[in-house]
Amino acid sequence: MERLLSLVTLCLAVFGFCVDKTWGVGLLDPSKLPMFVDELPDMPRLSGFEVVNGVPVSKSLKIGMFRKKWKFHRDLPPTPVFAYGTSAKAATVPGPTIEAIHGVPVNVTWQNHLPRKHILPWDPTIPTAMTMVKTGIPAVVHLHGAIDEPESDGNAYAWFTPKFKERGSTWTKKTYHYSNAQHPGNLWYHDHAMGLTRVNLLAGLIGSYIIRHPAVEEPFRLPHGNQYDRPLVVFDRAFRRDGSLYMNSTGNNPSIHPQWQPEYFGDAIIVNGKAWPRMVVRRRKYRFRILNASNARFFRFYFTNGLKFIHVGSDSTYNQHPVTVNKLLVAPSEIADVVVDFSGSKSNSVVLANDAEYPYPSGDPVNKINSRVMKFLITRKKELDTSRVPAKLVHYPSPDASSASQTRFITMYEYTTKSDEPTHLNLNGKSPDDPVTEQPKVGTSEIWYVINLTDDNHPLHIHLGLFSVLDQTELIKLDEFKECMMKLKDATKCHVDKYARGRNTAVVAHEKGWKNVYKMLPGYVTKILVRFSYVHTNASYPFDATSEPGYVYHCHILDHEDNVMMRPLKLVN
Ligand SMILES: *[C@@H]1O[C@H](CO)[C@@H](O)[C@H](O)[C@H]1NC(C)=O
Ligand SMILES: *[C@@H]1O[C@H](CO)[C@@H](O)[C@H](O)[C@H]1NC(C)=O
Ligand SMILES: *[C@@H]1O[C@H](CO)[C@@H](O)[C@H](O)[C@H]1NC(C)=O
Ligand SMILES: *[C@@H]1O[C@H](CO)[C@@H](O)[C@H](O)[C@H]1NC(C)=O
Ligand SMILES: CC(=O)N[C@H]1CO[C@H](CO)[C@@H](O)[C@@H]1O
Ligand SMILES: [Cu+2]
Repeated sequence: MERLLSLVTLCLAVFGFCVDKTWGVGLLDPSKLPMFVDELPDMPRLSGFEVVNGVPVSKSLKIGMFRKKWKFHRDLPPTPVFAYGTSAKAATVPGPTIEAIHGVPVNVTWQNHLPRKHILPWDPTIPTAMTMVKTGIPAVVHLHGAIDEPESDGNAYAWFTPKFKERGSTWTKKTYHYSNAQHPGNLWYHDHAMGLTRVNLLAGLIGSYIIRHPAVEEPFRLPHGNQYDRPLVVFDRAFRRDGSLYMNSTGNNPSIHPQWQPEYFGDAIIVNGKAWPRMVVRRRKYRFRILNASNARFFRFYFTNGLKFIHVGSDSTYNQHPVTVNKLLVAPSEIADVVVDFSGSKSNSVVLANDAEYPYPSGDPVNKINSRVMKFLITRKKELDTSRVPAKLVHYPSPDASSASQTRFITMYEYTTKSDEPTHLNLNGKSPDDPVTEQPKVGTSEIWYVINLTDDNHPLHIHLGLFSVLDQTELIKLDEFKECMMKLKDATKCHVDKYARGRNTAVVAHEKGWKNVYKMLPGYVTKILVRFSYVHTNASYPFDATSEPGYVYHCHILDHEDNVMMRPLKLVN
C-alpha cells in the first residue's frame, strides 16, 4: 500500500501536478497511534566543562547538524529529520542537553552538514537565506536566554552553509563563545537562519542547555542528578503515513506567499522526541524543566489526577519563592522549571494533559488527541526522598521603574487581505532590514510599552536583556486607536495614554521574576522593564555588547518571526 502510494506521488510529480505531496502519501491520522507506548528518552548529556584536580575548567565542543532518520513512535516509520549531535550517529531530536557551570565558559563550533534540499517546504517570497545559497541549507545557532557577545548570538544573517562555504552578511566566526557568566537557569539552542527558523526547528534543530551554579543551588536540595532532574522538550508535529513530517506547502494567501501560513500546528504531541511517551517514576519528587518548543502552540499543562506543579524557575531565573499551581500556561519558547511530588499521587499512573486553545487564546479547543502529552507510571512503594523544595529560592533585585533611562513603544502589527487572511506581521511598522531604531546603553534599564494590535498572544523574546513585566492594561476604543496607529505608526501621536485605560490584568505570581520571553496579551499594552546588565549583580558584561552584528528582538511564534516580526537591537556605550 505504502509503495503504491509513493508510486502515485512519483507519477504525479512526473506529470507536474504534484503540488502538495499529501496527494501522494496521505496524512497520518494521529488517533491511529496508540498513546504511551514509547519510553521517554533522556537526551544525551554533553558536559561543557572538564574536571581537573577537582575544579571545573573550560571545554570546547563540536556539534554538527545532520540529516538522518528519527523514530518518533513505535508504529510510525522512521522520519527524515535534521538533528544536532557530536556525530550523525549520535544526533538526536531534540539534540544533546549541554550542561555548563556558572563562570566556566564553553566554546562550541557548530558544524553544518545539512544537504542541499530541505525536507520541508519553504517560501521564497519572505526574506530568506535559502534564496541566496547554492552549497547547502543555511543554518546558524542561537542560544536562547544567553547573555553573550553579539558575535556568538546567532544573528539571523550570520548563517553559513556546509564547510562555511557561503556565509551571511553578519557572519563573523566559526567558534561561538558562551561565557556562562549569568545566574543558573534554563536555556535552549535552536536554529535562527533568516526566513528558515520555523522550518529548521520543525525539522528538529532544537536542544536544551542548562547553566548550573553549585554554590547557589546545592543548598536548595531540589531533586538533582540525571534520574530526578529531567528536561522535557515538548512540541507538536503532523506526519504523513510514510513517517515524514507534514507541513502544508500551500500558503493561506498563495498568490502573495505560496507557502507561508501564520501558525503551524500538529496534532501529535512530542516529548523528548517521542509521541505521547510514558515514564516510570518513583513515588518521590522530580524536577522537570519543561520547554515549549512548538512553533505556535501554547500549552496549558495539568495533571489528570490533581497533582500540582511547584514552579521554582522560569526561562532565565529562579523564582524568589516556589509557587504551587494546578495549571501551567507555557508559550512557545517559554520554560517552566517545576518540581512534581509523585508521593502525593492517589493513583499509580497519571497523564500530563493540555487544554490550551490553538491559536491561543481565540482558536480551536483541544481534542482527544492533542490534549494528551505523556503518562507517568508511579511505583507503588513510597521512597525515602531527601530532596526538598525550600521556601526561599533566589532573591533578585526587584525591577525599579524609576531607574529606567529611556521609554519606548513597541507595537505589534498584523496585516491581512480583504478576506482577513494574514499576509505578514511586524514590529513598529518596520522589517528586520530597516535601520536599527532600538539602541539601548549597556548597563541601563528601559521601559518598553508593548502594544498588541493583533488577535493573537505573541510571546516577545528579547536577546541579551532580561525583563520583568510591570503592568498589563487593556486598550479601550481599540478600533479608533488601531486606525490611528495603522496611519501614523506612532503611539505618542496617537495618544496611547488615552486608550490604555481598560482592564488591568495581574501578572501571575510565578511569572513575576526576570524573563527573556513573555506572552503579550492581545489588545493590551504590556509595560516591561528591560535590563541591559546582569540582574543578580551590577557587574558589567565580560564582553563587548556593542560590537557587530548586535542583537535582535522578535516574536517567538516562529511563523511570525520569519515573516517578518523581528527587529535589530544594537547596544551602545
Ligand atoms: C575559547 O575561545 C576563547 C576565544 O573566544 C579563547 O580565549 C579560549 O581559550 C577558548 N577556550 C578553549 C577551552 O579552547
Ligand atoms: C493547506 O492549506 C491550504 C490553504 O490554507 C488549505 O486550503 C488546505 O486545506 C490545507 N491542506 C491541508 C491538508 O490541511
Ligand atoms: C508553547 O509556545 C507556543 C508559542 O508561544 C504557545 O502558543 C504554546 O501555547 C506553548 N505551549 C505550552 C504547552 O505552553
Ligand atoms: C545596582 O545598582 C542600582 C543603582 O544603580 C542599585 O539600586 C542596586 O541595588 C544595585 N544592585 C546590586 C545587586 O548591587
Ligand atoms: C484578545 C484581544 O483582546 N485581542 C485583540 C488584540 O487587538 C486587536 C485589535 O488590534 C483586537 O481586534 C483583538 O480583539
Ligand atoms: Cu530566540
